Amino acid sequence: MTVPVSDATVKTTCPYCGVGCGVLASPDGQGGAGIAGDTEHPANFGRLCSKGSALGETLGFEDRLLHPIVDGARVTWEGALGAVAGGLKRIAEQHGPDSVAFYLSGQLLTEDYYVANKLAKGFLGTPHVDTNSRLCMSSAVAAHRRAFGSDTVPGCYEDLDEADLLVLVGSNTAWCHPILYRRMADAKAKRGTTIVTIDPRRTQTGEEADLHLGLKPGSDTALFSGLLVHLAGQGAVDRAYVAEHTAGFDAALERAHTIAPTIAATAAATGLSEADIGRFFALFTRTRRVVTCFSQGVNQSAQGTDKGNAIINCHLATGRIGQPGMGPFSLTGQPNAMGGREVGGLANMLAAHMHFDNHEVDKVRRFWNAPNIITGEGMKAVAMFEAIARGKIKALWVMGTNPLVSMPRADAIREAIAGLDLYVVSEVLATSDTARATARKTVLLPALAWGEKDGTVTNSERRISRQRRFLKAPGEARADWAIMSDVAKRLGHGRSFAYTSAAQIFREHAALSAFENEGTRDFDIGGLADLSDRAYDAAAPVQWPLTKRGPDPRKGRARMFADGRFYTFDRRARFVAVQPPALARPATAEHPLILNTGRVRDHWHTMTRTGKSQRLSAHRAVPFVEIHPDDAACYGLTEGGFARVTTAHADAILEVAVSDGVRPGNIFAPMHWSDMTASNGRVVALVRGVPDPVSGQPELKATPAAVEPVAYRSRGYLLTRSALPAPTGWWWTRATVQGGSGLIFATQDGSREVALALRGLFPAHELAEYSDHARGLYRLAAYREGRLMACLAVETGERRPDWELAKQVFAAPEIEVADRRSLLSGRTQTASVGPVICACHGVGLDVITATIAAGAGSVEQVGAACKAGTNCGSCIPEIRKLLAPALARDAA
Ligand SMILES: Nc1nc2c(c(=O)[nH]1)N[C@H]1C(S)=C(S)[C@@H](COP(=O)(O)OP(=O)(O)OC[C@H]3O[C@@H](n4cnc5c(=O)[nH]c(N)nc54)[C@H](O)[C@@H]3O)O[C@H]1N2
Ligand SMILES: Nc1nc2c(c(=O)[nH]1)N[C@H]1C(S)=C(S)[C@@H](COP(=O)(O)OP(=O)(O)OC[C@H]3O[C@@H](n4cnc5c(=O)[nH]c(N)nc54)[C@H](O)[C@@H]3O)O[C@H]1N2
Ligand code: SF4
Ligand SMILES: [Mo]
Repeated sequence: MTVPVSDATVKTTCPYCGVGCGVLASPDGQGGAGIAGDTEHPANFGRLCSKGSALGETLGFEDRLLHPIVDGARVTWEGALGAVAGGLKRIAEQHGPDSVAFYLSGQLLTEDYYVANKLAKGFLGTPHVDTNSRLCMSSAVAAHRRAFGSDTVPGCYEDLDEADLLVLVGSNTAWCHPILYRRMADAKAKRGTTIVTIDPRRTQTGEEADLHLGLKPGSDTALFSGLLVHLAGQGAVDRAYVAEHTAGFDAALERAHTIAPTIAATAAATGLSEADIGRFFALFTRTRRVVTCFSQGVNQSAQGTDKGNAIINCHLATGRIGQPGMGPFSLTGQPNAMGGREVGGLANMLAAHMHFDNHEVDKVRRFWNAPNIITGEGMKAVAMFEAIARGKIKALWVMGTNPLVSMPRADAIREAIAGLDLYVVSEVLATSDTARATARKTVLLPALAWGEKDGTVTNSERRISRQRRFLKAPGEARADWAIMSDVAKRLGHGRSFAYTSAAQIFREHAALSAFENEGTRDFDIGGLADLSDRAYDAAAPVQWPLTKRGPDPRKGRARMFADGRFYTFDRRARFVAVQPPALARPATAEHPLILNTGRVRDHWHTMTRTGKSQRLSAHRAVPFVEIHPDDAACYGLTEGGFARVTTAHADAILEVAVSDGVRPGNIFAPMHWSDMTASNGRVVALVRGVPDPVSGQPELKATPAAVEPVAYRSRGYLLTRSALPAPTGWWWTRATVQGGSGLIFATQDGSREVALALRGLFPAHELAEYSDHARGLYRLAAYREGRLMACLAVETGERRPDWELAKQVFAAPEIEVADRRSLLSGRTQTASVGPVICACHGVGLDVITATIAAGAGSVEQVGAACKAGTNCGSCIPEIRKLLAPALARDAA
């Protein structure tokens, strides 16, 4: 699905994950664009995953917020900016500046983020600026700072190519960082790199690994403590490195001894077998080139910072850091998680990796010429929303994040927001759950989206890349930095916010990073402080630091700490004596299971963008919960049926997926569905979110929960050309399909009532119907001028009717006679493709299994026969899994 690259092709960066792939966008002149991977970008060398490849399908204007809105009524920009500035001023005067808070996002561009941080921390004078990165990376940041004295990612992507052992901790890399995963798979093919996964759930990444360690949730610190003890016992500690470049080794080792003194003790603490632990420890001990990648299974934990340090301890002990093919590697989630950290978007940072000692506060104050510089940390996300609920914070500005679908205990967040005096949301969508929440005064500000805005992002390997504009601004949408600068002007700070371009903001940000920085701060991009507008426009991706003092100020650095010097006062790294694992609270009779949450391959967070793509909506169309077969049997749940999942905070009704990939006693549900896309699928409302004591990052992977079966009388689907609401009281979820919108529903009504409720939706249509109400069956196809406008199928509650065939017929430009019949009979004339596996080419499960049955014996042969897996490759792990039984049969 490579798209021809036109003259007007623009080089930009993917707006999804922290891999930060280069994208070539070729606008079609009608608001759309062809998308291809940028072969020159060092993150992806031309590859894109399923989400990146489908970016062209997400550019439409449906549901876009196109005009400012105050309390539900459209207003001019003048009116909206006046409402924001007036409200902020009044509230700050009455209740003090710290009654104002900002909640930002790792998806903002660095320039937007810089302006928000400067406005709040320097001019409004409120420290309460936090970001969704608190839910994402803050434990990694805290672990880095404890170990290195700075928030520095030591390595680079080449280390993944050059490692002999890759340890993936709490990371479903194959689905969440697919292009890095492909680099890892290449390394395995090329140099035989061994891959070990550590995750209570056997994910697609675990399926592919050489060794999968399905440990007890939360027990990572025990595993890595056991490893540290083992390394010491085997004489594998690099004593010279430890003596020369580190401090705190003895205390950390002593603590590790109390947590996991032996392999047997490690096995008891983690629930793993001694044999598996032995294999992992032996691999780590004898392999010098080890990269340990970690993401949310580590960070989103009540003990996330200690988990990070337990990992880093093992790398410091072996001196495996800052050298090719080795190091701890925090995989960042959002496209600009790193940029946010650079500008100081977190409540416990100031700006440019500076903190709250008097000296640094004064530096920032002088550089900004700031009248109201803050002097201490603000509240972190969870505490900030609690302060809103208590009425301590009275004004909140949310930008680029959807907390009603991503904060733990999200129902309480909605209630808290309702009590605000001023609630400002800068958004791209008018219909996001967060944009639809209301307070005493609610202001919606239309922001530019990807493709319309201009600026920079920093990926997981410290590489700064440009996001470039290739589309016109729709409606009255404006850049976030421009909106904030206008508010600043109305508050009397015009001189300090007289920005006219993203380039100008970037130069200021670069200059601040170098300001009175004599090599004491890692983040220094002073070499870019004098970029001309033209050079900024043309800037190629580059890794920081880029100091003015270096031999070539425009040349970045791939690896940090190669010289063994860190950013602590004595330039030594620190070992951290970690706490014993704080396992998820023991199961109670009321909530006997542990709910884990995370992601699926083709959706991005709250689906405000991937939900627009029919390709990306096909892989997983329904909110679901994964449960082990033993637990399913115990609680009376069946594959494809429904479960009510209940926690102390909320409940949800999800489709059941029985899988031995989850541990007994654990369940897993993806975070993506919202009130916009499902009736009862907002999983975040269930999550408890206990914060890590060091970083404040909430636990999102372990909430005590209960399940019970839910039965419906009827289940069905409705395909329509535009989205229609479901009748109240029904269970429903919505997915974009080719040519329209799909509603999947379940109800206590019988097929007769469903028919009555829905056939009236198609008044001026020619209706073809089939009904057998005695058996609970009903089908309808609605035509207008020969075109299929809707199709509906209802069956009894045991199972969801398969909609793959109907989707194929609905997508076709013309309808065949045989298809008309099959829509009503539900029987297949044309072969159904089955549930989609390959999103790029729309190849379904049935086609792939048929291809394998016909003799295709490798991923390549499957691709040659049916194209599956030949574009982005995100589905290759799934194809390999389908091949495994056939290959095993052949081998036997
Ligand atoms: N397709 C897709 N890709 C994405 C995103 C997306 O929404 N969709 N979002 C991006 C963002 S912002 C982020 S932060 C990343 C997240 O990327 P990942 O961290 O890879 O994704 P998650 O699914 O949140 O969690 C990873 C794994 O942690 C495991 N886990 C749970 N508890 C524990 C534990 O106690 N120990 C260990 N070792 N593991 C545990 C879970 O079972 C899960 O498989 O993905 C990025 N990429
Ligand atoms: N239970 C559970 N909860 C989780 C997680 C989990 O694993 N489990 N993961 C957590 C993690 S790691 C993350 S990163 C968060 C993500 O959670 P969110 O940040 O809430 O998710 P998004 O859907 O990415 O929200 C981005 C919002 O910004 C809007 N937007 C897009 N572009 C722009 C722009 O240019 N300007 C502005 N102003 N708005 C824009 C989008 O329409 C969308 O509403 O979720 C967290 N919550
Ligand atoms: S791996 Fe996929 S989602 Fe991540 S940046 Fe690359 S193309 Fe985008
Ligand atoms: Mo994230």
